[in-house]
This record gives sequence, C-alpha cells and structure tokens, in this order.
Amino acid sequence: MATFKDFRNSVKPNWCPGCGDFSVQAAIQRAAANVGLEPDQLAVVSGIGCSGRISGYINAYGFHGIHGRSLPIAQGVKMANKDLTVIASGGDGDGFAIGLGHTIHAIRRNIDVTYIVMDNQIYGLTKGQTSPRSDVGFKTKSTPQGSIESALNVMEMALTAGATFVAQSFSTDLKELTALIEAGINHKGFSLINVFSPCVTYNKVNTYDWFKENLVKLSDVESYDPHNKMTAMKTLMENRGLVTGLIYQNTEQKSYQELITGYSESPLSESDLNISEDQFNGLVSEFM
Ligand SMILES: Cc1ncc(C[n+]2csc(CCOP(=O)(O)OP(=O)(O)O)c2C)c(N)n1
Ligand code: SF4
Repeated sequence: MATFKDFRNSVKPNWCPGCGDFSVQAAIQRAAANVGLEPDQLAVVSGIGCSGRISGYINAYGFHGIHGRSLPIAQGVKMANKDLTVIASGGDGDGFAIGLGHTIHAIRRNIDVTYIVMDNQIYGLTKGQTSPRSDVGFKTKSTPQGSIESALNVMEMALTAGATFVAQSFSTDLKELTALIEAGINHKGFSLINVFSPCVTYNKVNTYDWFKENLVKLSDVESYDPHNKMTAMKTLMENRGLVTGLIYQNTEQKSYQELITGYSESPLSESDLNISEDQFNGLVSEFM
C-alpha cells in the first residue's frame, strides 16, 4: 500500500521559502495515501500561477493546463476515466477571476472532482496584483491607492450555486487540511476546498499571523451542523467568511456521473475504439 512518500517525485518546488503552497502539496500527498490510492490512480490537474505548479510536484498523473482552465480539463479527465481520482487545483486568480465561470458550472454540475484552491488573496506569479479575493483598501501594484472593489465571498457563492461539499482550511493546519481533502475525495460529487495559503512575498497584510488572529475553527463552534445549509450561510456571514473546517456537505444529491444516461460502467478510456491502427494514427497526426 502506498504511503505519502510514494506521491513525492524528484522535482524540487521553486516556491519562495515560507509559501503556503508547500503544505497544500504535503496535504494532498498525505490524503491520497490515507484514502488508499496508488499514484497511478490519481490525476492532479492545475491552472497557471505559482500554485499551478503543484501538478508537477506530485507523483501521479499530472496536467499543467492554461490559466483558469483546470476545471474543464479535470472534468474531461474524469469523464474519460471515471476510475481515476481527479484533483483540480490552482490559485484564487485562476479559479475566481478568469476561471470563475468554470467554477460555478462545475459546482452546479456536481461532477466528482475535488477542487483545491490556494487562496493567497493576490496574484503571486505575476508579481503582486489584486485578485477577486483581495479586501477593500488592499494596496498592490495594480491598486496603489487601495482596492475599491469588494472581495468575492467564495464560500457563500458556492453555497448559492448549489455546492454539495464546501470546506475551507489554513495551510499551516496540516491535520485539518489533510482530513478535509480525504473527505473531499470520498465525497461522491464536486468538492470545493478553499485553502488560505499565504504569499509571503507579495501579500504583507494577510500573513500567517493575520490568519491566526482572524480564523475561527468550526470544530470549536458548539454543535455546528455541516448538513444544514442555512446554518452554514449564517456562520459564514457572521464571521466574514473567515472560518475553517467542513462548512457544508450534502450527501443526498447524486453526482453528474450517477445521473448521466448511458454512462458506461467501464471507463471510456478502456473502451474499444473500433477503428483501425491507420485510422487511429491519422486522427492523432491531425492534432500534432
Ligand atoms: C489567459 C491568461 N491571462 C493572464 C495570464 C497571466 N497570469 C498568469 S498567472 C496569473 C494570476 C496568478 O494568480 P493566482 O491564480 O491567484 O495564482 P498564484 O500565482 O497567486 O498562486 C495571471 C493573471 C495568463 N497566463 N494567461
Ligand atoms: S510569489 Fe507568493 S505565491 Fe508565489 S511562490 Fe512566492 S510566496 Fe508563493
């Protein structure tokens, strides 16, 4: 049986020392081993951004896609091979700016993909511009006088879009984050896990200390019920979205794969194409 070490490869991450994304990588590797996966049973698909590099740092199938498009690719992978566990990942710019349309529709489609967003409330790779998660007043190179746009409340947005699994964590809390990723993988449907993953180089406001002071752990909230959507929404609104833990889960709703008519029992990727080798090679050469 694989351990988290089997999900390591020889590529050295080039994230800045202290970047929150290191812990997210470790949590994915631990969660994959804890749920009993082998590396060839997992695909990690990512978009573009510092966080997007994560697909290259995990020993599994990996696809480093284009900016904001991890979810269309991840959904295609899942539809082609339903036996693979598919994780999509990227930054808050990737998923909540350019890729927001895909995020909303993947949520309401409830396709069985675990989406892990490394939310540092800034664009890291392009050297520090505001993201849709930046707070009002946040000063960056693109907003030298402070942002005048309000931050997107992504957890509330996910609830209203019909999400069946909504969770949030903090990258230093490896135990909680690993458990949430395990729960997301085991959830039969789309799971959104937003991870506060500080950018130590460009975001000097939302630092590790800032999160420690501001985050509320739902496990500390007496009798919090993650199966009650009204409670989930109220708790988010009362705490400015700054909560960690399993916020909401609906285990009743069927996933896309369970509902789609004629979806094959065996993975499409293993189906016989019923074409000759010459026809196959002709098709492949069209795309080369
Ligand atoms: C279509 C397209 N538009 C813009 C860019 C430039 N770009 C690259 S990464 C990025 C945003 C990075 O921020 P985020 O997604 O939050 O990831 P982080 O680097 O913070 O992990 C942008 C705007 C791009 N690569 N492709
Ligand atoms: S710039 Fe920020 S997000 Fe990018 S690797 Fe460095 S600390 Fe991480």
